[in-house]
Amino acid sequence: MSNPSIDAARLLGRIGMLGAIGRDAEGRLVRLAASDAEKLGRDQFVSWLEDAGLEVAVDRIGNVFGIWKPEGAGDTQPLMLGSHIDTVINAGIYDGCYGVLSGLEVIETLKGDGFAPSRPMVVAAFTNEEGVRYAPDMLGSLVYAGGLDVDAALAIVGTDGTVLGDELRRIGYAGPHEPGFMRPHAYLELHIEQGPVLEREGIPVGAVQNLQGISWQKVTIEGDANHAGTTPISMRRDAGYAAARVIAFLRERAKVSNTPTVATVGCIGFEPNAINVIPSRATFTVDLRDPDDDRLKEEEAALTAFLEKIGAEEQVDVSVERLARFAPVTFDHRIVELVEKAARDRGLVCKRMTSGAGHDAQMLARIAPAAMIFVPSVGGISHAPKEYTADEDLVAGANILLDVVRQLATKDS
Ligand code: HGY
Ligand code: MN
Ligand code: MN
Repeated sequence: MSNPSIDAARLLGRIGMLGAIGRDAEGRLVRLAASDAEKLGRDQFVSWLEDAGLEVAVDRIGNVFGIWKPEGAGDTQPLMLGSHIDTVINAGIYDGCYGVLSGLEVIETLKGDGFAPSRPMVVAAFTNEEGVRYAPDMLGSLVYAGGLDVDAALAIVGTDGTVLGDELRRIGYAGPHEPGFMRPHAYLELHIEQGPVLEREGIPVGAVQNLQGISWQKVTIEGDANHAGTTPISMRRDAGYAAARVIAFLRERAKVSNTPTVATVGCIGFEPNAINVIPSRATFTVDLRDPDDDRLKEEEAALTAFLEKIGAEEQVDVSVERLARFAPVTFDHRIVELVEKAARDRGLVCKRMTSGAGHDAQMLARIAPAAMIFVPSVGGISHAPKEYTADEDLVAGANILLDVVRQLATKDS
């Protein structure tokens, strides 16, 4: 019998339904961690888990798990699938959700086919993967993997002044389980690539062998508010201009380096933020990434040195807060090979690749063999409403996940 396949209509239908949950007044998808909008998404996911006959568990950091413990599977370590359902602001519908819903789809397909796995199987939706409302990102999986104390995480204050623990309680997802209560036998995450590589090379499947390092910092520059019309340039302590020099420095440095280093200033704010007042304060974030940790450290050091230079030249005061730093991660080569074999067996070309984005898999890799499967992103676009992956690629990726799971859930694997 040829390998069974997933129920494509059920998966694609759910991706569309979840993608409609959490739209704001302008129709943008904004399902920030532990928000009312995300609660609606969580509730929908839990309802699908219950419909599938899975046991639902929530841990103290709000990670949601659907657990299938069939007869004979015993209490051994589970095979865990998952990703996240929180989004960025004005997001696409695939980032994270595709992996969570494909994990559920694979379990439902195997369950429906009477497959008898040698171990329990779990699908997880981890809290605050995006890190837009609470830093750092991949927070729920970081705590689950023991990388951050759960009480310290629950005390994190968001960009809106709320406290994560309060919000999880408010939306009813402050669960009883201690994070890490199920140590996975292995973890597998299916995700859209969110970059241009697979589409550009016309390849439908990526076997992700590593994931680049990430450094997040918040920079605050203090100058003097003054009159935009009367203050000579030579007398200005212009926090806005100093910030602009830093942003230009980061881009120029990344552009001329013949390395994969990337730098992004995604958030910026001026005070008092008035057209005719020289900014007294500029606050902005810096996101640096590189697959090589030594190079990432060099970029961080170069930024520190430039901030000192700017402080002296522009007579401003500069302070920096570290928001997150995660070293590059290498995934489990055995699982990567299973992904490649599964693609071959389905007649699909597969490319080994590095993940430019952060994912929950990089945290689960701290406590279990982990790997990822990518499918192409049209135009390489993600974290934007134009994010799109063709149905054919979505279904192919989920079938590869199914095949690898069958391998990993079969005795002695
Ligand atoms: O920032 C990231 O790479 C991920 O989307 N949280
Ligand atoms: Mn994601
Ligand atoms: Mn994302």
